[in-house]
Amino acid sequence: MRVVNELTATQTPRGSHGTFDVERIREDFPVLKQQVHGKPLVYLDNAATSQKPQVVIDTITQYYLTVNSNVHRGVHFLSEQATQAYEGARDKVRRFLNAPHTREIIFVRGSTEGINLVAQSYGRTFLKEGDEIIISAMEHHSNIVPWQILCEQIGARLRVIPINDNGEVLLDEYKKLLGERTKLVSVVHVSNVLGTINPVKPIIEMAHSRGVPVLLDGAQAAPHLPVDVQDLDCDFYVFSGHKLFGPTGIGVLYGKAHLLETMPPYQGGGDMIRAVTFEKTLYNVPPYKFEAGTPHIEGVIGLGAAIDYLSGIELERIAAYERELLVYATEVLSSIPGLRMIGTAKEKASVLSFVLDHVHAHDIGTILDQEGVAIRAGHHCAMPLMQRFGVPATARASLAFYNTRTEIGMLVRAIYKVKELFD
Ligand code: 7TS
Repeated sequence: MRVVNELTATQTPRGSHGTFDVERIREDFPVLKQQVHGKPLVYLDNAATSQKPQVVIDTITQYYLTVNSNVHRGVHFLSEQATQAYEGARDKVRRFLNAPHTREIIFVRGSTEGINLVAQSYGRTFLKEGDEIIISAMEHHSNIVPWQILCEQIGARLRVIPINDNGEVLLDEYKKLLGERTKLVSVVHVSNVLGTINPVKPIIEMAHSRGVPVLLDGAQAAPHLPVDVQDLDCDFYVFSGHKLFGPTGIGVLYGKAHLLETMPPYQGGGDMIRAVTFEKTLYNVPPYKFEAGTPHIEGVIGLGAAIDYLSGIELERIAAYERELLVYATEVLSSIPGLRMIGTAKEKASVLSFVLDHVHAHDIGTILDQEGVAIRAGHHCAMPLMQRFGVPATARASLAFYNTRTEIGMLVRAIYKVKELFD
């Protein structure tokens, strides 16, 4: 697409050469320049959703200003341009995940829809009564409830890999759970509450040695780590655009081609068909078989721009910067008297969950907000994990590559303010 492609091609992201220049990177994110409650905004709720660089916002605007039209249908100029941009973004996602084929990249609403698609299409077709699905104790509700729905529908059973007090999965226990009845494993790549980076390669190898496919929930991994689905050898991978500095309402399901080909459609409608009569419908091939109806065109194109932007900075450099920031933040937070970190795994990314003696997490969140510091407080859509740690809720600061040490200092100062009020 003319204008949109020109825009993403010409706006070289900041910090793409030499040292990681976080101040220059911050200039790309207009929302960060704001004040809230008269204080500079310190945005530390990136696990919920991340902010968007100007180039993503401009790409979406340019799409509507210049080529808006439906994809895969029109013979006219604008429709061809929109289709080109839409399919071009699919190839950007393919490269981002190092997937072998674009037909393995399905656009969905987000991680949640990607998991539901696999549960209902793959699960309902290939699993039966008495079969077992393995998840872990640190899953987001999005990787629990779709499987419970499936279990109720077909009479299958959910098994849960336990974790230790640091928030690490117990691989020995996982090994014991893997058995004749196991038909699917679905685990989170990076935990949204604990920040744990799971040992997904051994998890996948152990499942594959029994011929069991594995889905990885990459909602919190894709924005922070380079992901290579061929190297991981996962069968399905999901992530959400809005956590990856792209628009809301768009996400990706990667699936191995040979699996997608055997799976029935998730939804019926336009675009997913080859031919329809009242007697019978012939379905389209993947990925279109799984993309019924007019897709989120602007979302896909915006996601493509976000991926271009990230590629310009390089995920390896982002991961290294964030690692260093996480180590620093962990050190300073842990030194606050009465503060307990929840999630102390050896391998962690970008998430700091904590509780404070005598203070409810929601009160921490509210007082921090008054100081301009945005965090999330609550169960983080992981209620079974809260039960595992014996807490009703945690306060959670979650980092992105535009966060700074200064901001961590402001977080710490704000926490001391909470302590003053409650001690
Ligand atoms: N999986 C994980 C690990 C997540 O963290 C989330 C969202 C989802 C799945 C669902 O993603 P969605 O884009 O489909 O909604 N996690 C959070 C969070 O931690 N705070 O708000 C949303």
